Amino acid sequence: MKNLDFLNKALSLLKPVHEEVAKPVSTVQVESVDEKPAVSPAPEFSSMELTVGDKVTIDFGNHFVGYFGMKLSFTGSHPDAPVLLRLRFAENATELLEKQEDYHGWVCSSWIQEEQIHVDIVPSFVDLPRRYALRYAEIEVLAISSKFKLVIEDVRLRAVSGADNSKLLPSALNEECSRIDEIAVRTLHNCKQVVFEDGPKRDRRLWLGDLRLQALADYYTYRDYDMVKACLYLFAALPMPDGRVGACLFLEPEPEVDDTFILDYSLLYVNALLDYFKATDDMETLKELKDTAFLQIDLAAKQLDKSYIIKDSDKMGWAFLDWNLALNRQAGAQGVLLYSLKAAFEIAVLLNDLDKKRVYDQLYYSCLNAANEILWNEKEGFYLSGADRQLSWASQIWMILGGACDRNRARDILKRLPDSGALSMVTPYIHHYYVEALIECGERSKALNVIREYWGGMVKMGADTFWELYNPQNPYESPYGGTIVNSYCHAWSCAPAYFLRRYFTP
Ligand code: RAM
Repeated sequence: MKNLDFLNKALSLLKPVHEEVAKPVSTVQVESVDEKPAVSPAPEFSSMELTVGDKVTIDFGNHFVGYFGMKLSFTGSHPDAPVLLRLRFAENATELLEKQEDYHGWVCSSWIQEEQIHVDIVPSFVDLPRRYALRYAEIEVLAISSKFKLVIEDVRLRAVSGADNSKLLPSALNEECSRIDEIAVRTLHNCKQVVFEDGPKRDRRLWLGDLRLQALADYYTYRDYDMVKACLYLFAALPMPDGRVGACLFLEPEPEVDDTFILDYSLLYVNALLDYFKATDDMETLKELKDTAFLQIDLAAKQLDKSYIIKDSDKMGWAFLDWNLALNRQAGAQGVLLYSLKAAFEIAVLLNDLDKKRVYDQLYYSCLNAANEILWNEKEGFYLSGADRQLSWASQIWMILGGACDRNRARDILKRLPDSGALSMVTPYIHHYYVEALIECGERSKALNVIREYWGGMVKMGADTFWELYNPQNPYESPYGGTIVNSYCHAWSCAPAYFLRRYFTP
């Protein structure tokens, strides 16, 4: 049932986005995925006279989110027919080398940022109504009368973001880390719109798992507590029919919960609420939203079997953890339950709720003992997941974060993991929790190395913002059946801004 008080509270906290005008810095030629786009030796676009088949790729010099507009004029006779243009917008130059027709994946191809438009009147100013996420814009003439040539006199982007640049806290990091931080902040900046979106290209929605990580980064950068608060109230205001918080929300045309449920995301609501309280001391919000948080634990507990292990499922997306499609999620989900139970216990302590304290304490130890009795494999020295006893990075990371083992065992597990043949991680999302696990068990310098190598790997590949997916072994991986729908500015990738500023500032 909708909670209208919560909904109104949330909506009253949301603010309009900030705008700035971005201008192109050059034209480029994109020829190969392995090379950076070459700055074109061609003349400035405003002096080009375009006819059928001509194409111009404009570079804005950085990643932006916004509304594209261009001023068109002509040379030759008065235009006697409309101009048909194809416009393509790309966050990453590789998107321009991929074709919409070649994509047959399971995520809708309508996310591909490509339009065909007729321009009936030239000269004119053409403003595209849709919002894009881009660094590059490609304009191609598909049809034009032979009596005139098209001139693109000017191009501009009305760039939007919910982040207030004047509020950004400075960082004091060395050069290498400061570059990684800058890109992470840009990622956060561009994913922040009216609410925290997962990615401004796709899905442009408020996802709970992404929100938690964005909020953490935001506490150390823009400190926009109202936006986090609004998002927490939105999830509480719009639960699924049984009280579970949905995995994501739509804002338009009216705020509404999606029909997707992800167990670990719902549990992370508890942690997101506790993080928010720790950042703000806002006791009123903690008190108002605690029931939503506690309910997520109580409902998840119903998914435990008799021995206190989360029941496995083969339904895709029942738990997320990472985008590795081969991942068995049982052990990881158990770890997330432990992790959120610790947070629920802390909330109960803060609120002096003795009943919840006792219940969650007991539940925590029952789940923890079960994990060590059933999922721990003494011979292998790892936690194994599912009927096939799968060994994965995600399972170890979440068990460690859930506190299933002591520091020494945790360190030992993390030390042996790289040579264990464990199923790998593919997203910055799970890498965030990997870094957190390393910090938890006192391995700070290893944590810093992960940031330098993993996020630094994207920097080396020319990232302006951090990506939804990055597997160094296979940089062009996609769980969607094609990289053209991958998002290259993705909320859950902004971790370095949080970790570097919180733990690694001298
Ligand atoms: C992807 C989204 C989002 C994530 C979900 C689980 O489709 O982009 O970031 O939270 O998956």
